[in-house]
Amino acid sequence: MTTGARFVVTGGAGFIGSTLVRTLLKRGSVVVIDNLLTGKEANLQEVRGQIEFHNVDIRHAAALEPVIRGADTVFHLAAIPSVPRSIEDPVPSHEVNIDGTFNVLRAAAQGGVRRVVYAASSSGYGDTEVLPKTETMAPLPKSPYAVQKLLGEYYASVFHSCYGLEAVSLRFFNVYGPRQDPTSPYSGVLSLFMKHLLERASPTIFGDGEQSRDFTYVEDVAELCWKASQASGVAGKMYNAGNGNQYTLNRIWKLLQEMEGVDLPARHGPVRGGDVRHSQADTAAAIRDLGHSPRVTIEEGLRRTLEWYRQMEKKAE
Ligand code: UD2
Repeated sequence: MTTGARFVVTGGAGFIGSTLVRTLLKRGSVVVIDNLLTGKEANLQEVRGQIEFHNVDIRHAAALEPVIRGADTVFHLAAIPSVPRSIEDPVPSHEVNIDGTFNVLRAAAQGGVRRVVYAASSSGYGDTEVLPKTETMAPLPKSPYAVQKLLGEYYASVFHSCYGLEAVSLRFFNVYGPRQDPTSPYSGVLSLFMKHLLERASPTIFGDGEQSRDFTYVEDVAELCWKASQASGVAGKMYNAGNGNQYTLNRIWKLLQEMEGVDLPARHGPVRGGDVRHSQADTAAAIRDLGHSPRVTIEEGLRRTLEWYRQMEKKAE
């Protein structure tokens, strides 16, 4: 990396993006692109004076190009996330996640950007017979969101082979941590669990709760994004960005209740459409090629995250 490098983070006001912004500020100057649809300026509060912020929608190619031109690395995290949201309202997620990703890659290729790190999704694997899930497995997307994120990977790889853009994809596995928004019906399950726990309310678990996820702490993911921007020999490739663990929802909810010393049995609802049953990353390739080293255990991550939500509640009082 050259000193004074310029990094662009699309979706930089979002939950993961705003954590990445803080990681990057130690290493160069940071430009954020976000249309504040799901991102929030509050996520960037204490670093707002250190960054350049552009309220731009990635569907708007002409507005993207001048911001992206000449950047060292573009971290492309802007997306409309959520499996159920992509089923219930597929047009915006299709346009942002596919057309928007194309626009970002094209602007990067044309604008002389050295590398793009693309936030792909573990949903691309779908239900595999074998766990953990390795990068060589055939994708089996079960939802529009999974298809959209997969297509972004294919585009990233093709932008490398056809236009020479150093694009690398990271399949994020259920990321959690501070600043994850718990207020939408499409919020990540752990943010909803935290909210319910602090309100002493029972959460709803869709299905029997024995589905499992590789919950990955947000700072570990941000660090891996950085490493992916620096590693050699990785252009055009895709890597798992997970912890390598597997926890059922029932187990996590039990852990959280124990941490707070409460007894709040979860309610159960029907299984969600497009839901993957089990998810766990094989981290070997990311460790070997990117130097991935996830540090935060689930107990530690839950503790830190819960503390953050508690502080937020206190501030709101
Ligand atoms: C998918 C991807 C994840 C990321 C994310 C972005 C998989 C395995 N993971 O996450 O990598 O791309 O999409 O949105 O595809 N649930 C409840 N109660 C609730 C909310 C959720 O039981 O109130 C369940 C839900 O049915 C699922 C699990 O919790 O089994 C996780 O759901 P989620 O929405 O947090 O994330 P998921 O797995 O769809």
